[in-house]
Amino acid sequence: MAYNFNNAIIRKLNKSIQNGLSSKNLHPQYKIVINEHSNYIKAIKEAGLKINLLEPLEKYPDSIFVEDPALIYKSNIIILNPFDQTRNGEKDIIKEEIKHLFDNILLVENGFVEGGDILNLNNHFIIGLSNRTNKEGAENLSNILKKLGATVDVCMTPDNILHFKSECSVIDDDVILVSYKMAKLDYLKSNYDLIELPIGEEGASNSLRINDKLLLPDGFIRAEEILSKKYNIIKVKVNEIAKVDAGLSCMSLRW
Ligand code: CIR
Repeated sequence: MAYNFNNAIIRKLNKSIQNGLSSKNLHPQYKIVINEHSNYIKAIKEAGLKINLLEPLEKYPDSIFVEDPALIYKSNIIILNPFDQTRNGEKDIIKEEIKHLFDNILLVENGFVEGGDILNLNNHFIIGLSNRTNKEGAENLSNILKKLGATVDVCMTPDNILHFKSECSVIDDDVILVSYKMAKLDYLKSNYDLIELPIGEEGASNSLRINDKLLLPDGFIRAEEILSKKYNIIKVKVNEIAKVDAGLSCMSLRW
């Protein structure tokens, strides 16, 4: 299943996170982020995962977002190609750090693609084209995934959304939690059951289903009401770290 995991990779927090890329031009306070990040780690442990902790990278302000430079599929690690020049070098470092955990390393060599734009449902992947992922990168990654036995569709990310997954997440088999903007995508509407969150609760749409738990960003009352009927929720506060456009999925790689 798309949410059954045993292991996670998380990078320790760097002070330079204060200078991470921010679509809102905000700077999170390091001291507050320390708490949020450590609570995130606790929540991942509570969901039952064994954590592989990577060392912090001060040179790369956004390097705790380990989901963006790498993708795990079966026992393969695929090293992606982050678009932003301040992040691109993360891929070479993470490759060396985690290659021993997987049987095979593959590389996206042409175009740009970031993990935040890749939604995985079992053996199917949706790659969202965005300001960070272009056609060439999506095509290169599709070819790699197809050779490994997956199916792939490429879809547009709506305007003003950083990554495809910034506003959606897989929460059950063929069930995707979506913001109102993502709910308008014909591709998603015609292929999946969508749970649509109301305007103002976009931040909750990047939730993280892990085994029998659903990690939900704290502070979204409607989302909690809707989802707590069916899911075993762990609330995780990410208000400060959200200033650099973080969601829950981006701070770990899971397999
Ligand atoms: C960035 O702009 O790259 C970071 N500040 C946030 C990355 C979030 N990544 C993700 O949602 N997969």
